[in-house]
Amino acid sequence: MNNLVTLGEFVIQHQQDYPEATGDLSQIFGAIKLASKLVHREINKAGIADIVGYAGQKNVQGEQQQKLDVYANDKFKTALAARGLVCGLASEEEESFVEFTQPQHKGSKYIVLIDPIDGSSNIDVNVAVGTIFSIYRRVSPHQEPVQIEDFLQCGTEQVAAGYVIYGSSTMLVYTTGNGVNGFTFDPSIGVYYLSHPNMAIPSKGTIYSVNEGNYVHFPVGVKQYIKYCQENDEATQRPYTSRYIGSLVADFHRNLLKGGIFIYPSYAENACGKLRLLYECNPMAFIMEQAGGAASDGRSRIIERVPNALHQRTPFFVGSPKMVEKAEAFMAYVGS
Ligand code: P6P
Repeated sequence: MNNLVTLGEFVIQHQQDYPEATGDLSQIFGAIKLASKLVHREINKAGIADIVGYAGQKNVQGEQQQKLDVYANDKFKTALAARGLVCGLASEEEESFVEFTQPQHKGSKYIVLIDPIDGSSNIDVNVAVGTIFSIYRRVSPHQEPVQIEDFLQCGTEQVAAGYVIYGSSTMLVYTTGNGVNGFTFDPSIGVYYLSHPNMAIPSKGTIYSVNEGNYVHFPVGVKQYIKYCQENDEATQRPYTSRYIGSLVADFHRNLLKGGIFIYPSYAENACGKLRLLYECNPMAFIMEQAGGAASDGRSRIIERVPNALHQRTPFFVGSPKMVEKAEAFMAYVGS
Protein backbone atom coordinates (compact mmCIF):
# COMPACT_ATOMS: atom_id res chain seq x y z
CA MET A 1 0.00 0.00 0.00
CA ASN A 2 1.32 3.48 -0.77
CA ASN A 3 1.98 5.14 2.63
CA LEU A 4 -1.43 4.09 3.95
CA VAL A 5 -3.60 6.92 2.60
CA THR A 6 -7.27 6.03 2.86
CA LEU A 7 -9.88 6.93 0.25
CA GLY A 8 -11.56 9.31 2.68
CA GLU A 9 -8.31 11.15 3.44
CA PHE A 10 -7.40 11.29 -0.24
CA VAL A 11 -10.76 12.77 -1.29
CA ILE A 12 -10.52 15.46 1.40
CA GLN A 13 -6.86 16.23 0.58
CA HIS A 14 -7.76 16.66 -3.08
CA GLN A 15 -11.01 18.54 -2.68
CA GLN A 16 -8.73 21.53 -2.13
CA ASP A 17 -7.83 21.14 -5.84
CA TYR A 18 -11.27 22.62 -6.48
CA PRO A 19 -11.74 26.03 -4.81
CA GLU A 20 -15.49 25.79 -5.27
CA ALA A 21 -15.54 22.41 -3.53
CA THR A 22 -17.78 22.61 -0.49
CA GLY A 23 -17.18 19.12 0.77
CA ASP A 24 -20.41 17.86 -0.78
CA LEU A 25 -18.50 15.71 -3.26
CA SER A 26 -16.45 14.21 -0.46
CA GLN A 27 -19.67 13.22 1.30
CA ILE A 28 -21.12 11.75 -1.89
CA PHE A 29 -18.00 9.60 -2.19
CA GLY A 30 -18.60 8.58 1.42
CA ALA A 31 -22.04 7.28 0.45
CA ILE A 32 -20.67 5.38 -2.55
CA LYS A 33 -17.86 3.94 -0.44
CA LEU A 34 -20.32 2.70 2.21
CA ALA A 35 -22.73 1.12 -0.28
CA SER A 36 -19.84 -0.57 -2.11
CA LYS A 37 -18.71 -2.20 1.14
CA LEU A 38 -22.19 -3.66 1.64
CA VAL A 39 -22.24 -4.94 -1.94
CA HIS A 40 -18.73 -6.38 -1.49
CA ARG A 41 -19.98 -8.31 1.52
CA GLU A 42 -23.01 -9.71 -0.30
CA ILE A 43 -21.04 -10.67 -3.39
CA ASN A 44 -18.55 -12.52 -1.28
CA LYS A 45 -21.24 -14.64 0.26
CA ALA A 46 -23.45 -14.89 -2.84
CA GLY A 47 -22.41 -18.47 -3.24
CA ILE A 48 -23.75 -19.42 0.15
CA ALA A 49 -26.43 -16.92 1.04
CA ASP A 50 -29.81 -17.03 -0.60
CA ILE A 51 -28.87 -14.06 -2.76
CA VAL A 52 -27.80 -15.96 -5.83
CA GLY A 53 -30.25 -16.39 -8.61
CA TYR A 54 -33.12 -14.28 -9.85
CA ALA A 55 -35.23 -11.94 -7.82
CA GLY A 56 -38.10 -13.15 -9.95
CA GLN A 57 -38.47 -9.78 -11.61
CA LYS A 58 -37.32 -8.20 -14.86
CA ASN A 59 -35.66 -4.76 -14.92
CA VAL A 60 -36.48 -1.95 -17.33
CA GLN A 61 -34.10 -3.58 -19.81
CA GLY A 62 -36.31 -6.66 -19.80
CA GLU A 63 -33.41 -8.57 -18.24
CA GLN A 64 -33.95 -11.02 -15.41
CA GLN A 65 -32.94 -9.12 -12.29
CA GLN A 66 -30.41 -10.90 -10.17
CA LYS A 67 -31.11 -10.51 -6.48
CA LEU A 68 -27.81 -8.70 -6.16
CA ASP A 69 -28.86 -6.11 -8.78
CA VAL A 70 -31.85 -5.27 -6.64
CA TYR A 71 -29.83 -5.28 -3.42
CA ALA A 72 -27.06 -3.09 -4.85
CA ASN A 73 -29.48 -0.62 -6.42
CA ASP A 74 -31.25 -0.25 -3.09
CA LYS A 75 -28.06 0.28 -1.08
CA PHE A 76 -26.55 2.91 -3.40
CA LYS A 77 -29.89 4.75 -3.67
CA THR A 78 -30.44 4.72 0.09
CA ALA A 79 -26.89 5.76 0.93
CA LEU A 80 -26.93 8.64 -1.57
CA ALA A 81 -30.37 9.84 -0.45
CA ALA A 82 -29.35 9.72 3.21
CA ARG A 83 -26.79 12.50 2.80
CA GLY A 84 -29.09 15.09 1.31
CA LEU A 85 -26.48 16.32 -1.17
CA VAL A 86 -27.89 14.56 -4.23
CA CYS A 87 -31.29 15.61 -5.59
CA GLY A 88 -31.84 12.67 -7.91
CA LEU A 89 -30.52 9.38 -9.25
CA ALA A 90 -30.85 7.44 -12.49
CA SER A 91 -30.01 3.75 -12.54
CA GLU A 92 -29.92 0.84 -14.95
CA GLU A 93 -32.37 -0.79 -12.55
CA GLU A 94 -34.89 2.10 -12.57
CA GLU A 95 -37.18 2.86 -15.50
CA SER A 96 -37.09 6.61 -14.89
CA PHE A 97 -34.95 8.87 -12.73
CA VAL A 98 -35.63 8.91 -8.98
CA GLU A 99 -36.21 12.29 -7.32
CA PHE A 100 -35.04 12.69 -3.71
CA THR A 101 -37.67 14.82 -1.99
CA GLN A 102 -36.76 14.94 1.70
CA PRO A 103 -36.30 18.40 3.19
CA GLN A 104 -32.54 17.83 3.32
CA HIS A 105 -32.49 17.51 -0.50
CA LYS A 106 -33.74 21.05 -1.03
CA GLY A 107 -30.97 23.00 -2.67
CA SER A 108 -28.73 19.96 -3.23
CA LYS A 109 -26.73 20.45 -6.38
CA TYR A 110 -25.64 17.03 -7.65
CA ILE A 111 -27.23 14.13 -9.52
CA VAL A 112 -25.85 10.61 -9.86
CA LEU A 113 -26.20 8.03 -12.63
CA ILE A 114 -25.30 4.46 -11.73
CA ASP A 115 -25.11 0.90 -12.93
CA PRO A 116 -25.28 -0.77 -9.51
CA ILE A 117 -23.99 -4.16 -10.67
CA ASP A 118 -22.67 -4.32 -14.21
CA GLY A 119 -22.17 -7.82 -15.52
CA SER A 120 -24.53 -9.37 -12.97
CA SER A 121 -25.00 -12.47 -15.11
CA ASN A 122 -21.41 -13.31 -14.14
CA ILE A 123 -22.15 -13.43 -10.41
CA ASP A 124 -23.23 -17.06 -10.39
CA VAL A 125 -20.07 -18.14 -12.19
CA ASN A 126 -17.77 -16.23 -9.85
CA VAL A 127 -16.51 -13.75 -12.45
CA ALA A 128 -15.65 -10.18 -11.42
CA VAL A 129 -18.53 -7.70 -11.64
CA GLY A 130 -18.61 -3.97 -11.03
CA THR A 131 -20.47 -0.82 -10.08
CA ILE A 132 -20.16 2.21 -12.39
CA PHE A 133 -21.13 5.74 -11.33
CA SER A 134 -21.20 9.23 -12.82
CA ILE A 135 -21.77 12.53 -10.98
CA TYR A 136 -23.00 15.82 -12.47
CA ARG A 137 -24.10 19.21 -11.14
CA ARG A 138 -27.81 19.68 -11.73
CA VAL A 139 -28.70 22.23 -14.43
CA SER A 140 -32.34 22.89 -13.41
CA PRO A 141 -33.15 25.52 -10.74
CA HIS A 142 -31.92 24.32 -7.36
CA GLN A 143 -35.12 24.78 -5.41
CA GLU A 144 -37.22 22.99 -8.04
CA PRO A 145 -37.74 19.24 -8.51
CA VAL A 146 -34.98 17.57 -10.50
CA GLN A 147 -35.69 17.31 -14.23
CA ILE A 148 -34.75 14.84 -16.98
CA GLU A 149 -32.34 17.40 -18.48
CA ASP A 150 -30.28 17.14 -15.29
CA PHE A 151 -29.52 13.55 -16.37
CA LEU A 152 -29.25 14.07 -20.14
CA GLN A 153 -26.00 16.04 -20.00
CA CYS A 154 -22.93 15.48 -22.20
CA GLY A 155 -20.25 13.37 -20.59
CA THR A 156 -17.94 16.40 -20.76
CA GLU A 157 -20.00 17.90 -17.91
CA GLN A 158 -19.22 15.08 -15.47
CA VAL A 159 -17.87 16.32 -12.14
CA ALA A 160 -16.67 12.85 -11.18
CA ALA A 161 -16.87 9.25 -12.36
CA GLY A 162 -15.70 5.94 -11.04
CA TYR A 163 -16.15 2.23 -10.80
CA VAL A 164 -15.86 -0.46 -8.17
CA ILE A 165 -14.55 -3.83 -9.33
CA TYR A 166 -15.52 -6.78 -7.12
CA GLY A 167 -12.81 -9.18 -8.18
CA SER A 168 -9.95 -11.09 -6.55
CA SER A 169 -9.84 -7.90 -4.51
CA THR A 170 -12.34 -5.08 -4.43
CA MET A 171 -11.06 -1.79 -5.85
CA LEU A 172 -12.55 1.64 -6.31
CA VAL A 173 -11.13 3.69 -9.20
CA TYR A 174 -12.25 7.28 -9.77
CA THR A 175 -11.52 10.64 -11.33
CA THR A 176 -12.69 14.19 -10.67
CA GLY A 177 -10.98 15.45 -13.79
CA ASN A 178 -7.55 15.62 -12.21
CA GLY A 179 -6.11 12.19 -13.00
CA VAL A 180 -7.21 8.69 -11.99
CA ASN A 181 -6.51 6.97 -8.68
CA GLY A 182 -7.25 3.44 -7.50
CA PHE A 183 -8.00 2.23 -3.97
CA THR A 184 -7.95 -1.35 -2.76
CA PHE A 185 -10.41 -2.47 -0.09
CA ASP A 186 -9.11 -4.20 3.04
CA PRO A 187 -12.21 -6.06 4.28
CA SER A 188 -10.54 -7.00 7.56
CA ILE A 189 -10.78 -3.39 8.70
CA GLY A 190 -13.28 -2.05 6.13
CA VAL A 191 -10.96 0.57 4.63
CA TYR A 192 -10.03 1.50 1.05
CA TYR A 193 -6.29 2.29 0.75
CA LEU A 194 -4.61 4.21 -2.08
CA SER A 195 -2.93 1.39 -4.01
CA HIS A 196 -2.78 2.73 -7.61
CA PRO A 197 -1.91 6.45 -7.60
CA ASN A 198 -1.99 8.40 -10.89
CA MET A 199 -3.18 5.51 -13.07
CA ALA A 200 -2.16 5.84 -16.73
CA ILE A 201 -2.89 3.44 -19.58
CA PRO A 202 0.04 2.51 -21.88
CA SER A 203 -0.31 4.40 -25.18
CA LYS A 204 -0.49 1.07 -26.97
CA GLY A 205 -0.96 -2.51 -25.88
CA THR A 206 -1.23 -6.02 -27.23
CA ILE A 207 -4.66 -7.03 -25.90
CA TYR A 208 -7.89 -6.74 -27.86
CA SER A 209 -11.17 -7.46 -26.14
CA VAL A 210 -14.35 -8.08 -28.17
CA ASN A 211 -17.03 -10.79 -28.23
CA GLU A 212 -15.98 -12.51 -31.44
CA GLY A 213 -19.04 -14.72 -31.24
CA ASN A 214 -20.83 -11.81 -32.92
CA TYR A 215 -18.17 -11.46 -35.62
CA VAL A 216 -20.42 -12.19 -38.60
CA HIS A 217 -22.72 -9.33 -37.58
CA PHE A 218 -19.99 -6.74 -36.97
CA PRO A 219 -19.50 -3.65 -39.16
CA VAL A 220 -16.84 -4.29 -41.82
CA GLY A 221 -14.46 -1.85 -40.13
CA VAL A 222 -14.53 -3.89 -36.92
CA LYS A 223 -14.03 -7.16 -38.82
CA GLN A 224 -11.01 -5.68 -40.55
CA TYR A 225 -9.58 -4.32 -37.30
CA ILE A 226 -9.93 -7.78 -35.69
CA LYS A 227 -8.10 -9.33 -38.64
CA TYR A 228 -5.41 -6.62 -38.25
CA CYS A 229 -5.00 -7.65 -34.58
CA GLN A 230 -4.57 -11.28 -35.66
CA GLU A 231 -1.99 -10.70 -38.43
CA ASN A 232 1.67 -11.60 -37.99
CA ASP A 233 3.80 -8.48 -37.69
CA GLU A 234 6.69 -8.62 -35.23
CA ALA A 235 7.40 -4.90 -35.56
CA THR A 236 3.96 -4.03 -34.15
CA GLN A 237 3.90 -6.98 -31.73
CA ARG A 238 1.05 -8.68 -33.59
CA PRO A 239 -0.80 -11.01 -33.38
CA TYR A 240 -2.29 -9.39 -30.28
CA THR A 241 -3.76 -11.47 -27.48
CA SER A 242 -7.54 -11.84 -27.33
CA ARG A 243 -8.98 -11.48 -23.84
CA TYR A 244 -12.75 -11.19 -23.23
CA ILE A 245 -14.27 -11.61 -19.76
CA GLY A 246 -17.76 -10.42 -20.65
CA SER A 247 -17.82 -8.02 -17.71
CA LEU A 248 -17.17 -4.44 -18.83
CA VAL A 249 -15.53 -3.31 -15.59
CA ALA A 250 -13.19 -6.32 -15.56
CA ASP A 251 -12.18 -5.99 -19.23
CA PHE A 252 -11.75 -2.23 -18.83
CA HIS A 253 -9.70 -2.51 -15.62
CA ARG A 254 -7.31 -5.09 -17.11
CA ASN A 255 -6.71 -2.89 -20.15
CA LEU A 256 -6.26 0.22 -18.01
CA LEU A 257 -3.44 -1.53 -16.17
CA LYS A 258 -1.83 -3.43 -19.06
CA GLY A 259 -2.82 -1.51 -22.20
CA GLY A 260 -5.31 -2.73 -24.76
CA ILE A 261 -8.60 -2.00 -26.48
CA PHE A 262 -12.15 -3.02 -25.63
CA ILE A 263 -14.79 -2.87 -28.35
CA TYR A 264 -18.53 -3.41 -28.10
CA PRO A 265 -19.69 -2.39 -31.59
CA SER A 266 -23.12 -2.16 -33.11
CA TYR A 267 -24.28 -5.46 -34.58
CA ALA A 268 -27.40 -7.23 -35.85
CA GLU A 269 -30.15 -6.74 -33.27
CA ASN A 270 -28.08 -4.20 -31.32
CA ALA A 271 -27.94 -1.47 -33.98
CA CYS A 272 -26.59 0.99 -31.39
CA GLY A 273 -24.48 -1.56 -29.56
CA LYS A 274 -25.36 -2.97 -26.15
CA LEU A 275 -23.68 -0.69 -23.61
CA ARG A 276 -25.47 2.28 -22.08
CA LEU A 277 -24.17 5.77 -22.81
CA LEU A 278 -25.08 7.54 -19.59
CA TYR A 279 -24.14 5.14 -16.80
CA GLU A 280 -21.64 2.82 -18.48
CA CYS A 281 -19.80 4.46 -21.39
CA ASN A 282 -19.65 8.12 -20.29
CA PRO A 283 -18.14 7.42 -16.85
CA MET A 284 -15.71 4.83 -18.23
CA ALA A 285 -14.77 7.23 -21.05
CA PHE A 286 -14.09 10.07 -18.58
CA ILE A 287 -11.85 7.77 -16.53
CA MET A 288 -10.04 6.45 -19.61
CA GLU A 289 -9.36 9.93 -21.02
CA GLN A 290 -8.10 11.09 -17.63
CA ALA A 291 -5.74 8.07 -17.66
CA GLY A 292 -4.38 9.13 -21.07
CA GLY A 293 -6.58 6.79 -23.09
CA ALA A 294 -9.33 7.32 -25.67
CA ALA A 295 -13.02 6.47 -25.89
CA SER A 296 -15.29 6.78 -28.92
CA ASP A 297 -18.26 5.22 -30.63
CA GLY A 298 -15.94 4.22 -33.45
CA ARG A 299 -16.04 7.69 -34.94
CA SER A 300 -16.49 10.46 -32.40
CA ARG A 301 -15.55 11.11 -28.79
CA ILE A 302 -18.08 9.43 -26.52
CA ILE A 303 -18.26 12.18 -23.90
CA GLU A 304 -19.26 14.73 -26.53
CA ARG A 305 -22.35 12.79 -27.52
CA VAL A 306 -25.58 14.68 -26.73
CA PRO A 307 -27.83 12.19 -24.90
CA ASN A 308 -31.53 11.95 -25.72
CA ALA A 309 -32.71 9.12 -23.49
CA LEU A 310 -31.74 7.71 -20.08
CA HIS A 311 -31.13 4.16 -21.27
CA GLN A 312 -29.80 4.84 -24.74
CA ARG A 313 -27.08 2.53 -26.02
CA THR A 314 -23.92 3.30 -27.98
CA PRO A 315 -21.13 1.41 -29.69
CA PHE A 316 -18.02 1.65 -27.49
CA PHE A 317 -14.31 1.64 -28.42
CA VAL A 318 -12.11 2.34 -25.40
CA GLY A 319 -8.50 1.89 -24.35
CA SER A 320 -4.94 2.72 -25.41
CA PRO A 321 -5.08 5.79 -27.62
CA LYS A 322 -3.02 4.36 -30.48
CA MET A 323 -5.21 1.24 -30.60
CA VAL A 324 -8.49 3.17 -30.54
CA GLU A 325 -7.09 5.45 -33.26
CA LYS A 326 -6.24 2.42 -35.41
CA ALA A 327 -9.69 0.89 -34.97
CA GLU A 328 -11.31 4.25 -35.85
CA ALA A 329 -9.16 4.40 -38.98
CA PHE A 330 -10.59 1.04 -40.11
CA MET A 331 -14.11 2.28 -39.32
CA ALA A 332 -13.56 5.49 -41.31
CA TYR A 333 -11.82 3.77 -44.22
CA VAL A 334 -14.72 1.40 -44.96
CA GLY A 335 -17.36 3.95 -43.91
CA SER A 336 -19.11 1.57 -41.54
P1 P6P B 1 -21.94 -9.93 -24.30
C1 P6P B 1 -22.57 -7.52 -19.05
O1 P6P B 1 -23.83 -8.11 -19.29
C2 P6P B 1 -22.41 -6.36 -20.01
O2 P6P B 1 -23.39 -5.41 -19.79
C3 P6P B 1 -21.02 -5.75 -19.87
O3 P6P B 1 -20.54 -5.78 -18.57
C4 P6P B 1 -20.18 -6.60 -20.81
O4 P6P B 1 -19.07 -5.90 -21.33
C5 P6P B 1 -21.18 -6.96 -21.91
O5 P6P B 1 -22.49 -6.84 -21.34
C6 P6P B 1 -21.00 -8.36 -22.40
O6 P6P B 1 -21.96 -8.57 -23.43
O7 P6P B 1 -23.00 -9.69 -25.35
O8 P6P B 1 -20.55 -10.03 -24.91
O9 P6P B 1 -22.23 -11.04 -23.34
